[in-house]
Amino acid sequence: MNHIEQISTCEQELLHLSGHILSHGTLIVANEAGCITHYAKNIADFFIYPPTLHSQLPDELQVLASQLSKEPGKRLIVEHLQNGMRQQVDVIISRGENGQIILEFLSSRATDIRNRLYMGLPVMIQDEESLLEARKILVNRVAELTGFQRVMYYLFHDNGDGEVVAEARLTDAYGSYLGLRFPDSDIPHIARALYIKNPWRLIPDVVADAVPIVGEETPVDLSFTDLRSVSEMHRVYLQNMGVRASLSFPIVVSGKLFALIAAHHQMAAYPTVHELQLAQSEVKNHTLTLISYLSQRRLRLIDSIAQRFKPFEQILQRHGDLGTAWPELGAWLIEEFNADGAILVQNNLALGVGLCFSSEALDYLDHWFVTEQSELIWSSDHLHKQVDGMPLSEIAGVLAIKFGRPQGDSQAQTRVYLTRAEYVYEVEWGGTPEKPIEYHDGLLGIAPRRSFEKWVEKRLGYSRPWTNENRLFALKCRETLLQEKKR
Ligand code: BLA
Repeated sequence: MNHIEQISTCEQELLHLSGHILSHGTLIVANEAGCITHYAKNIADFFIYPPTLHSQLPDELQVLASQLSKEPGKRLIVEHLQNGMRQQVDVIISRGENGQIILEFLSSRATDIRNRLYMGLPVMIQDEESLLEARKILVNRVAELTGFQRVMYYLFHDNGDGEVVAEARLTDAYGSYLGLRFPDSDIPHIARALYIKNPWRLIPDVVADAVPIVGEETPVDLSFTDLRSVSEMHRVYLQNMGVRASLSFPIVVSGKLFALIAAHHQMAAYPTVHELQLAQSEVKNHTLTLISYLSQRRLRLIDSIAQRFKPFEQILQRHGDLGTAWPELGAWLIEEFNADGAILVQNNLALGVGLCFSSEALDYLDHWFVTEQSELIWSSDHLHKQVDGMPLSEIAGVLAIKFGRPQGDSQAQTRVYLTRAEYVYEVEWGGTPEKPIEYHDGLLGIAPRRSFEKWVEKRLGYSRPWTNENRLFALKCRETLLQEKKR
């Protein structure tokens, strides 16, 4: 088994079909007609007269379920239900993918966590400084509302790694993860997809045993449930981190998981649905303000690019054609992109300014970019790792633009390459990002790491990373040159 295959085993676990639930609640599943198809084995801990398989939902629950929308994933929350129950419960009723009615009963038991009704004013985000402030205020509010001891704003990078960009710690019980980075593989993509669909993920006690679901053969899809059991891998991960209870809220922007608010507690913790909703509404308010700030920021950026772009057209017009303009245009692009070199490939000829590849390396990269890379604008800050077989050179990063359609005559196409030399810098990780490979049940496999102590990586073979602004600027270059050609 190679390293990549081992990592992908984390990705293959079907978390939503675990067949088990967390033990702080119980679950009943009924079909659209209200006939019970499954329940969790601990049902008698919650119901005085537990419902049986293939019977109808009790009247009271049937009435509640009838108010549920038919759309999968829709949920309804009823607090403090007592009738027929051994203890007071909060009920979450959700619609499964195939019309199923899923009822979860969570004890509304008192906790050691302070129950403060606290609703902050929305925090405006106008610039990068207020964005930082808004993140800090958000993690502090979530800590206040849930009582969790360490609450982090875990921001995802484009490559799926994440970084703690704000942190609230109610006590000194935990050390700080502020500024530390964690690898993509710590949160499998199948789990990320579930976080996008749900308002929160609560694991109140990582050491508690899971409870099996019994009933009809078809497994219950637990995608939209609070009580979905936790993967063994993640239980070990959290315990290695010294975490007994964990709680996360997603920040979703344009359908993508942008960040997670991740909270840790050293004891088992059972926030009520009400507390979770309060904290979630803080996260939602922040998300709305964030989305509007991000779209304003993008508009401002596009505007400033349009302003800064004027010399490009002037240089091009002055020289008449791209080839003649290249010495001046290339130098100008190097400035604008904060690059070290600019290469134009046109009709099989290469013209370079500044830091350039050897002709062998350029041929290799150019052939790869035209034939193997479907993106029209592509960038890498770690060329030798990302382009297989790329000859070694002092260039570590490249931003590449192609102008023709991939299926067009490749020789006639124009390409532009901006280069960046190696730039050695340090990245601080929460433990070494390489996962240990261990034996478990006689099988060799990937395991969560044991230490999350700060681990400093000295990055060799990387350039300064290309920014979103660089990519937008490249897009503008591409559009302008295509229009020039049409004239
Ligand atoms: C889930 N991993 C998660 C979650 C987080 C992290 C936040 C979401 C669930 C939760 O809130 O507990 C990771 N937690 C972090 C990180 C920080 C943090 C990076 O606090 C940093 C501050 N994990 C591994 C390996 C595997 C793995 C090797 O290290 C896979 C084999 C799996 N992580 C894993 C799984 C889940 C997960 C399966 C889903 C848990 C679930 O929702 O059931």
